[in-house]
Amino acid sequence: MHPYPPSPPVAVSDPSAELWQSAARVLDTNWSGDHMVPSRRLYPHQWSWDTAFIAVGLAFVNPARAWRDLRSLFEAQWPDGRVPHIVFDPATAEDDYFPGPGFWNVPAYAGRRARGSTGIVQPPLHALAAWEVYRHAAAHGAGGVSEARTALAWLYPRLVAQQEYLTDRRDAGGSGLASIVHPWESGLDNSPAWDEALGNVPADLALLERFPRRDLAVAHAAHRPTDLDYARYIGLVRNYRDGGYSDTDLTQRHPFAVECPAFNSILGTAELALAQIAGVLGLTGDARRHRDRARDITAAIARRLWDPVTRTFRARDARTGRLSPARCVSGLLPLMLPDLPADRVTAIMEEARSERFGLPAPSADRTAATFDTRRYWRGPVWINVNWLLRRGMLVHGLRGEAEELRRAMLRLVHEHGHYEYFHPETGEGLGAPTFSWTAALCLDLLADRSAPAYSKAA
Ligand code: 2M8
Repeated sequence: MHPYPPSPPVAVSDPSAELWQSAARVLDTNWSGDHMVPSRRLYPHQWSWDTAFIAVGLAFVNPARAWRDLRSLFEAQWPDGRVPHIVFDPATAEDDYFPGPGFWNVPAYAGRRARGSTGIVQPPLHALAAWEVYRHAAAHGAGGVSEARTALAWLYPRLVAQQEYLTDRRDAGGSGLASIVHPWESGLDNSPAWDEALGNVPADLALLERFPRRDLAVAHAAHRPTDLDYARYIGLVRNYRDGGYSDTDLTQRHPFAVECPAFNSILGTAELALAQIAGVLGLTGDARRHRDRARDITAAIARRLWDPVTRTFRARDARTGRLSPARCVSGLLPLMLPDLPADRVTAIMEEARSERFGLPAPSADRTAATFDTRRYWRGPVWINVNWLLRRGMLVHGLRGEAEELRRAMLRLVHEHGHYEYFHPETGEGLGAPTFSWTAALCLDLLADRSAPAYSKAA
């Protein structure tokens, strides 16, 4: 018998039970044998940070799948430590997603076939996810604990290698922060945070004639990036690929290298989760080192990505040294870091509550000229970033605000469905309708575990 039957926790009311069951169904539908797809039509492969959010929810209904999904992703880890942003499913046709395996043309590595993944990364949320899945098993005390411990022991050195890749090879600005080499690496792909840096990337529209967009066949053009942005995305992939996916001299060889506050806050949070994992594995020296690294990353974020004039966190272009003029939800996520100075915590909460955002937070500033209620990452509300924001509130003891946000997120999904994202004014569901991370995080929000193990209070 399965140690954790897929049923809601006893305390939930009827509408919650309904939501619980529908979320569990989405995760069943999107399971592909050894990995989860974000959604069947739009995203038919395995995505990196999706896997982490999904594991957090699977912990409640099928922890064995949570571990299997994480394992499938890390089996595709490159020898240099990078964890690819997509692991391609060989059973899916090349034409079902663009850019597909042929375009990325990744060589064979470590016994894996060629063209098995992309060559870029996504935010390293997996240590946090692994820790959450383990924590859930440990709280249940059932037979799942020893499997969870074995899974943690397998993942730990791989998670460490992932961090080392990002902190060493990706420190393009020499600041102690990781740079992303493509907007897709942020996970907040089309965010206005990249507009200024992308302005320096050549846009060759002819590329789209040679390589037609697949996303427009399955999604509304008004919800997706423009052709101009897409041409830049494809050009960036080509440039990084043609340089052998090397990170040497990035700021000279590659037209896009940006330090994102959300990506780096997740990087810092991962060190804290690794400290917890190292503790369980009896590696006390390692645990101390991870905590030190988290503090260093927090200090670098506070130093490099803070704009003292507007009192907000912004993305910094590592090539030009300029802070992005756009205020985006990514600037709220340093709240996840427990060592963030108190005045920055206050400033983030003021920004989050202001007319520019409001909770649940839209992906970008409501008052900006670039704000777009439907175009993805340029306005709509996403459950995953709000879930991260809520963690930040809990880390800083803001329980009332966290509870309000939890309820608002659940209301949104209950009323509109497990959509990929939501209209920031009407709540209308947008993008893919049965989206894995929305469903998975709903399970976590319904179960309401409101105390991250490394909060200040712990
Ligand atoms: C979106 O990104 C992919 C490219 O990676 C796309 O637009 O085709 C983003 O929302 C990203 O954060 C997410 O991981 C991915 C799959 O859900 O979709």
